[in-house]
Amino acid sequence: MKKTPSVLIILGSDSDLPVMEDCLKTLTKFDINYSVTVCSAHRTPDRAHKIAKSARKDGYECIIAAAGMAAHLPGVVAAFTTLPVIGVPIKGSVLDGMDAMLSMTQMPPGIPVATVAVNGATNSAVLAAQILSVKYKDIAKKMIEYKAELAAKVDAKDAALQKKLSRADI
Ligand code: RP5
Repeated sequence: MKKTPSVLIILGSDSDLPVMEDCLKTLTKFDINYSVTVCSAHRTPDRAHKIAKSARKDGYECIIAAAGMAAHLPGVVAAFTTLPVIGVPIKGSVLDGMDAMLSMTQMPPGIPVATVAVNGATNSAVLAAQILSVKYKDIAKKMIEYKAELAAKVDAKDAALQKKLSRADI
């Protein structure tokens, strides 16, 4: 049994890891435990089935699945679990990730995949944190702080811009 809160991250290939590193960093920022595994819906379909089927009883509360090209991984995982599944389309083919994105978003009624932007690794972790924040008050508190940090960064950029404009001859 994993220590909760816990997220299962499934990568369609180890080649997806460089993009997904921002997901791992962001989950760590929110003090969320995670496991990462490489498992392909096409190359290892039996294991994809097994992992998805046992994820809830293994103690996971949310799944993030990243894949590129004909990206069926999040959809297949969603078919075998009642946990929320977040899909990350990875840019990797001649179609620049549009193929993976459409594959993840166009799920049939009843089997949703919450799809983030192409290479949207950070947002996959933020969305997982927001889902878990319904249950875990400490994550909800960190989410408020995170949004305040984002706002402070924009305010600082605006202040710097205003200063620059006031000096510029334009
Ligand atoms: C997908 O095919 C993977 O998620 C990866 O994005 C892409 C290419 O995989 P590799 O050939 O690099 O293993 O299933």
